Amino acid sequence: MKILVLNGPNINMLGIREPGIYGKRSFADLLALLEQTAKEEALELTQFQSNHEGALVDQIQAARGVFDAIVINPAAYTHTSVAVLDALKAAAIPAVEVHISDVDAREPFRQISYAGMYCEKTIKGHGLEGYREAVLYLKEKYGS
Ligand code: CA2
Repeated sequence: MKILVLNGPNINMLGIREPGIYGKRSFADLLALLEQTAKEEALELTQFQSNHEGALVDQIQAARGVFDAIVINPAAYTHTSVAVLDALKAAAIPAVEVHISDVDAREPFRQISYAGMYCEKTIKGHGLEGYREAVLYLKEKYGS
């Protein structure tokens, strides 16, 4: 099973600031967690992070026919990007949305998710472990 893990703007800054909200673990820790999950679960996980909306849209479009599922944390684009939502709809691949923080307990503007209107599940507030949970959910549901 091939899963694409997409991360939006500033996720590469994890661990550098705002540990009270996002925890102390770094982006490198997230990559290591994904690598370990891929090994343990015998899955092919490809990670892509970008600070650019169009680059994320390009990756989602290119995933069609290549990946079996998508795990996406669109970061700030969660709350603004109809383009990411439309790309997910166009690619039509099963997708789970992940948020490191509990967006529902934060500012009202973080409680709107465009990507979430496509994703079949949202995991929020579980820190980096949320990514593993998303991968395991997709494996259980769509893995052979
Ligand atoms: O909780 C999440 O995973 C978010 O998607 C993270 C985004 C935020 O805009 C969303 O509302 C919720 C932010 C990504 C990381 O931003 C940082 C900001 C300062 C220092 C380190 C990372």
